[in-house]
Amino acid sequence: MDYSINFSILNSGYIAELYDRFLADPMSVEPAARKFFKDWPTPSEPASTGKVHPSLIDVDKIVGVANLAQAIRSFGHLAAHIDPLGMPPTGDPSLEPATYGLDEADVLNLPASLVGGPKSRQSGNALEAIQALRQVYSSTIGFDYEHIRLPEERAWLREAAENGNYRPPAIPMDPIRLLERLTKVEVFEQFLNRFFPGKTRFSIEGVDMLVPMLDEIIIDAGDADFCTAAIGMGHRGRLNVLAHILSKPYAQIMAEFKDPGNNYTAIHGNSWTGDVKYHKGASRAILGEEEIKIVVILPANPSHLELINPVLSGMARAAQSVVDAPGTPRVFPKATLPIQIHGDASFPGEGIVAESLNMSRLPGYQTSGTIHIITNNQLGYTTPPSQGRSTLYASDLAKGFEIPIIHVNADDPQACIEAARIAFAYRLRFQKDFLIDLVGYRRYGHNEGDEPGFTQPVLYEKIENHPTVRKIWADHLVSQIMVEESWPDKLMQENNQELKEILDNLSPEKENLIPQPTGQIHKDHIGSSTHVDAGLLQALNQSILEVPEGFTVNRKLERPRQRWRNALLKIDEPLIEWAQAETLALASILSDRVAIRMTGQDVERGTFSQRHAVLHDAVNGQAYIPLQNIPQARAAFEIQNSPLSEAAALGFEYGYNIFDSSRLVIWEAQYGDFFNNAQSIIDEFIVSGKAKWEQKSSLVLLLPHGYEGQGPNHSSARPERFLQQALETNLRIANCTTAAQYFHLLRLQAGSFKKDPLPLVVFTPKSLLRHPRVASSLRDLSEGSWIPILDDPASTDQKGAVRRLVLCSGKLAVDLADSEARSNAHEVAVVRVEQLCPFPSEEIQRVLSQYPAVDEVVWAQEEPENMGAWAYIQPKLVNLVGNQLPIRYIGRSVSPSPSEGSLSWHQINQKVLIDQVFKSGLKMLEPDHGMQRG
Ligand SMILES: Cc1ncc(C[n+]2csc(CCOP(=O)(O)OP(=O)(O)O)c2C)c(N)n1
Repeated sequence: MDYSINFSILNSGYIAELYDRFLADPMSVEPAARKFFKDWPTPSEPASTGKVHPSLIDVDKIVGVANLAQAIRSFGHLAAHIDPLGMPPTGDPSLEPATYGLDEADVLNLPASLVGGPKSRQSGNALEAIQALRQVYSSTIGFDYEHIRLPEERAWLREAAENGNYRPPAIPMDPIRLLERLTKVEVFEQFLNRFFPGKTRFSIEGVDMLVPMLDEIIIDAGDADFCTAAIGMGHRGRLNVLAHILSKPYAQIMAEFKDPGNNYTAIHGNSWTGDVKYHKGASRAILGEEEIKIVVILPANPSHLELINPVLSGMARAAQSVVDAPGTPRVFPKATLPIQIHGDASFPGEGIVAESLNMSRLPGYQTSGTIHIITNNQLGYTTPPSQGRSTLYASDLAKGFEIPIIHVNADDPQACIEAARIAFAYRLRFQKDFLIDLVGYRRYGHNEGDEPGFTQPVLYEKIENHPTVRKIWADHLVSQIMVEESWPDKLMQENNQELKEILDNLSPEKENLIPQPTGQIHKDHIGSSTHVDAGLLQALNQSILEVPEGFTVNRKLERPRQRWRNALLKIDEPLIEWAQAETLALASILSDRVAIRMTGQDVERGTFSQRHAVLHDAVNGQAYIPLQNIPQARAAFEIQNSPLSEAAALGFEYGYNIFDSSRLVIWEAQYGDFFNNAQSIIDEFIVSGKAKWEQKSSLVLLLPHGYEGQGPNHSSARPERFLQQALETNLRIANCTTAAQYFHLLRLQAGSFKKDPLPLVVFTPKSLLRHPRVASSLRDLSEGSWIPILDDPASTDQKGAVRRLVLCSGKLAVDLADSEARSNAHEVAVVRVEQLCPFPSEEIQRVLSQYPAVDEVVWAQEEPENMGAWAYIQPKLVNLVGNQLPIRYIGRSVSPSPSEGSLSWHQINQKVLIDQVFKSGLKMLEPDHGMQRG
């Protein structure tokens, strides 16, 4: 047993036992305990006699003081004065001496050493030490770190709180500079309020300290040799952060308020919309004495609160990943410091926050720690915390991820700066997330046209009479005789004057002239060579099938691996299946010096057990990643099973990709339809990011799709969702049907990064992964290229006989080719639209022109009529041939759900669909036709 004093398990029995040991043999207890007992009165009789031990009368008090000290450390935040508006803290009985049977005199008469920690060393008795501890834990800062599991971190946090030695050598805060900064923050908002009354700006007022805190963190990061700091934030205070942290010129912001309209044409094109001022991003290099100290980045984001979180993390991860050499990417954590600013209503309310926090320590996702700041204005629009969350604090969600938390009163600048310093120091020391709950208020309504008195009349009366933090700090400096009484006002006037001069001299037409992107796309890479020399493909194939000596491949994988081995032996045999074509494409892309990152749920193996990009030694479980080890590779390869998330997982990849769109970043959905959990990421970033912010992405989405009787889910990756928003300037969409087409598509994407990065959505097969009709030959890969429209091979010799030209896409084309009816239907040609967007009009024209006798064009699809590609294709077909030929739809009729819930019902309908393509007059079976579900 260790006879040292453990303050965290103090109880009277334990102390008594320790004291008895001390009396029997002082050397049998540890030095701290010896010192502790040395001043105790010696009992007249040994405790072992069983009589009342005289010192035990004090033991309860001693234990009480020790437990009180412990409670203050754990729960002192409950009594901290963190609300600038003076709402009394909730408190907790464990923080009251009476709970331990103590009064002030008891505590006064006990030694300070009972309290432990740095404060006890500076105190004459336990009372002084307890008071000092309350100053630390229950003043304007609430340290909330009891949930941290690792003792080393807890000890560090305790030391940081109580000793302040978290930042050696401590650089004292500059109080004058702080006043200057707070003056800038306040004057800017008030100026905008005065000259642009009622215009939405989502004022920072009430959490003004955010700007000096960011100053502190960014400068600390620069001092610690971080290359960049990347800030993710919503609307609140964003203009102020843009002006004062990103140095966006005041003139430009004012010009945006004026919004002169010189930059726009009446009917805008289809490629550029721009965005409102409080969604825009910026970057800035902060100069040191001789060189750039640090670069600060604030990416653009949509109104959707918290959606930027995973995007920012992805950007940070990309910045930290060095990918120019083969193998796994090398991670350089000091490349960037991620900082995320949250709202107090959105942090607990929006699920993407939890999804994103869950990534913070995952391999492939972690960014060595994000500093989070909740700008807690104690309201969400009109909703008070009592209606907005089920937790005491806005920050409580972070506890589950073991993120230390500081609650700090936004009216105490010193405390705020201390919080910022501790946050950064912790991040530096442990490379983990830290959260600051900056508790303030909101001076105006949700936006500046909003009347807060409708819903919070009492609160807003209080706020109206509440001094600004600048004023509080200015008064403090005056009272400390640090500045002259008149100086704060003079500073205000100077700042106002500066802004007024800018406004007076503003020519908004000029300042607002951000060149408007043309949105032009470069089509010249389409049709560019994507084939790979057959010899190189064979060599790559051999490399991807190699394993290190002594590595035991799972027995069940031997057969498919043998298939892959044989598939490239003969040039014309179509034996290369989908996943092999994918692996060969990736291997060849790596050999072209393009780095690859691939993620998604279970991608390492592949949902359909098709990929096996990571092999696990059957004996010892050790992982081996062939694509990281092929000798032909010239860039890094990374593949990661993602956490079970779509929104944050996809947002992360988007962020990773926009940081450097010349890396091939692939995200695969488990089944295609699950992407709709990430619909907001798709709408707000992937589809429209380029039009709003000129943010170029080359992200690839693989969405397993196809009707196989699995029910309303797992059948459709809902192509309609993408097609509805697809233009040739924002998306490429493919639903291809052969392994070779997929091979060329991936290579085309990797080859188009420089000229024309665009996101690519691919509807990928499930059961067709190993289907012989989908397999391709070595010649297909080594000589072919991406073909947007695949003509019907069955009609090659009989084009003149064809009366019905059926266009379709994806698995249905294979089902049609497989159908028994195919061989006798000479009047029908089935043409595959492999590329849905950009819509290949010319190619369709060309194919059509080869069928002189066609008297109808049909679009056939598996999806119900209100889904799939029909609504997208129909007007395009009308445009192409509408004045010459009738255009007809064959497929399931409209439905609220993508497919039937029964396999046999699916089979019946699928058969009818195929029959309709080749015959005529059949109708789909629906429940209201009296059809029984199978
Ligand atoms: C995803 C999403 N839902 C709803 C809104 C509309 N909205 C804008 S601000 C706001 C309140 C946000 O409160 P909080 O998170 O506390 O941030 P604050 O504006 O108070 O700083 C709401 C609901 C939004 N912007 N995003």
